[in-house]
Amino acid sequence: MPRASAQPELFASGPRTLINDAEGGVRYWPQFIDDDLADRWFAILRESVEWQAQQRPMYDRIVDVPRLVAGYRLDDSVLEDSVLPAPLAEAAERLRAHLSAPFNSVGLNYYRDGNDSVAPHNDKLHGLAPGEPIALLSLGAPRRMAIRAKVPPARSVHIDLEPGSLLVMSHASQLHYLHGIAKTREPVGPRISLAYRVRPPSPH
Ligand SMILES: O=C(O)CCC(=O)C(=O)O
Repeated sequence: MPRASAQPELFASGPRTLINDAEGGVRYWPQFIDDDLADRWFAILRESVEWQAQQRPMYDRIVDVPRLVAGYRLDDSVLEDSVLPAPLAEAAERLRAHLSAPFNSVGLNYYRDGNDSVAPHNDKLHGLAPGEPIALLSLGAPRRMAIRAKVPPARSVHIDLEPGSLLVMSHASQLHYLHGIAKTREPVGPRISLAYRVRPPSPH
């Protein structure tokens, strides 16, 4: 099973490797895009995306998803319709080049303040093309992500996701680790994350 590094490695210009595995593990680039561009993309997306408040069943109740969400396919028909906000297309191009992965979907999360969160989870493997990574680009205020091994001793790694940073998680890491962002009482500003994925071809 992949191992969480007790002391993440630091490279001058490369990523910090938080977790190792045969598919690249979990890696963090603090300044994938610069601050000005991160600010610009944040402002555009906050205004132009149709953010949705969702609900989901939890045990015997229906609960609010504690953040706003949106999602886009990145296939050619969507690009031709130009319904895709420009920052999402530009980020997709940069990420495809950087990671050599054919990203074809992006999910967006909007954390309005410290009450918004995402519970520890792994991405559903049936919704991911085998072997392809998940790329999380952060805009807006930093939030802390916890990545925890599923089996005892359930070691965890914490990473502050800075604006402009990129966190890349391997497909394999979703088998062995959970990731989440807890609510916080600290005064934090709004944050948007862009989660790029490679979805398998649909059966139709
Ligand atoms: O906001 C983030 O960086 C994490 C989002 C996430 O875990 C997800 O979209 O599944």
